Amino acid sequence: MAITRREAFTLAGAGLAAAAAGSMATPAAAQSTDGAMTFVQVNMWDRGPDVMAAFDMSNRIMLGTPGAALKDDPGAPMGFDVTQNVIPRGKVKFIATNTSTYLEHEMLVFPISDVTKALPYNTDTERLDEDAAGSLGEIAETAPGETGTLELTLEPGVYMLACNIANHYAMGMWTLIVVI
Ligand SMILES: [Cu+2]
Repeated sequence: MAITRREAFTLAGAGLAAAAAGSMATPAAAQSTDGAMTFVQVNMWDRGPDVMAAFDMSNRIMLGTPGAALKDDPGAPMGFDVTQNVIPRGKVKFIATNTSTYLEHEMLVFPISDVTKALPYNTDTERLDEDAAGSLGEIAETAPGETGTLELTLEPGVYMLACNIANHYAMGMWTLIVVI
């Protein structure tokens, strides 16, 4: 079930706090058995050209911008829904489907050390600096209706899924996941 951006922030904050305290609890049900792969289904969605055109780019919905956690998905022109925002450490396969009918989307994965801090961002190109932000991998531009996959091995921590096509990140096309 998809969670809201506010819920994702709460989860991520709790995950980072637990990691910092060295008290990260791993529910038995979430523990990865040897070599097991966790599958995360991702929907890359948008609300169509009218909502995108109406978006105020001076109110970018980015990590670290004031109120970003409160700008929940109903107010965003586009975003990610994932089947689970908390996953066990180890191998994970993201299966991302572009449910848009008119736009390409993509999915990058970034490590997040502080959910209150902005990632390196270029306001001229309206894109994240993927190298400076430490991209771990991506599902490149995916046409409407198409699906791409990405396999990573993730350590406990907080990660962001983000679309880095110009303007998309600023329009709220990202979510946080916690690896425990
Ligand atoms: Cu996008």
